[in-house]
Amino acid sequence: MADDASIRPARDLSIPRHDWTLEEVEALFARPFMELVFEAASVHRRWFDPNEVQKSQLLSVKTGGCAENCGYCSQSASFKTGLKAEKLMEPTAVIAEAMAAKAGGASRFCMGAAWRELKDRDTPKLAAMISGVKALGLETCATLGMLNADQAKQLKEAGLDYYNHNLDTGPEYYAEVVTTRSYQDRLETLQHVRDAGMSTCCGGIVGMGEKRRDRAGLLHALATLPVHPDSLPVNALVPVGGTPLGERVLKEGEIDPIEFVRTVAVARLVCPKSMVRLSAGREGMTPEMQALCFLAGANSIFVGGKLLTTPNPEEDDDAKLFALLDLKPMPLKIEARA
Ligand code: SAM
Ligand code: DTB
Ligand code: SF4
Repeated sequence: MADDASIRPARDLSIPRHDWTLEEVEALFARPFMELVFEAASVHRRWFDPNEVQKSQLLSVKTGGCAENCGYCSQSASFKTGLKAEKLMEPTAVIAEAMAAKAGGASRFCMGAAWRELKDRDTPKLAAMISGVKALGLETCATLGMLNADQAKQLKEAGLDYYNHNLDTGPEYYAEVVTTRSYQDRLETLQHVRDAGMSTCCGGIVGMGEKRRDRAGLLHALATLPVHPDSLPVNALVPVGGTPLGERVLKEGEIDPIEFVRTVAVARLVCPKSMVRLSAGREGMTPEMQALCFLAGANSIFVGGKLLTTPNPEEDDDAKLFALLDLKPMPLKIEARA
């Protein structure tokens, strides 16, 4: 006769949970690859149309000269990367770029600034950009470094839908990546963003020399947040010459593409209702690799020929990719939250 354990139905992986343990997340990474991708693809279908991919477009509205020392970043003033620092763009110029992004098929426009934290003197200009972009009928996103509670409220009032603030890696590897801020600093800004009623965009970077345990640590941190990120960007490190982590990867080689796909699949499993974004690094990925990522649950990308400071596939390349894989752009809707 069957004992209790064998008749108990297997846990439904598609229901969002916030009580993941690190060991459980590591166990997902260790699943046979075919099983892992199949399970992630099944969960993806439970919440989303697997043929739909959402498109966001980035613009660097304040480039370079950043006070943080993130070891991967072209924009940190701590490293000689050859990038020219620029001042904050004028709202009219930003709105013109957003119009072009909309014409190119983007449904969300993300404004990025190379700041450690937002300064109150810059908020009016940011608010003008945000409300102008919102008035075009685009979803708005910004990534401006740390925010306090008041600043988060002001950005929300200006019409900001999403705030991007990445945890980047697992807590144990964090100090190898950046020392000018802490994991706790990041978590506090995310709390202010949620308290202000904005949606969160929060993920990390894969391929910085971290171990699988650190990738599991990142996804564990995201899956145990009070609210799962609405968008979860999985970036592949774009190695930038002159940055410590970029130089290291240029010397030691990039992460195994299959391990990257595993990370996407585990992200889909631990945050089943999040939009998982195949983010930086697509420029170096074959169509086959991107297809595997979409199969494993990625359902969002950055479009347009440039990310913030580095190249991204051009509109024509992505049109070909979508045609090849029978993908269609996701219609505009505010995403479900876990
Ligand atoms: N300064 C703000 C911040 O760090 O939160 C916003 C801009 S920052 C460039 C946004 C995110 O881009 C970072 O958190 C990081 O995850 C990602 N990123 C930056 N440089 C990258 C690179 N070379 N490769 C992959 N992702 C990168
Ligand atoms: C995210 O996770 N990736 C985007 C966006 N959020 C802001 C940024 C990628 C930047 C890649 C390096 C660059 O272009 O400077
Ligand atoms: Fe500054 Fe953001 Fe780059 Fe870090 S990732 S150096 S905070 S721009």
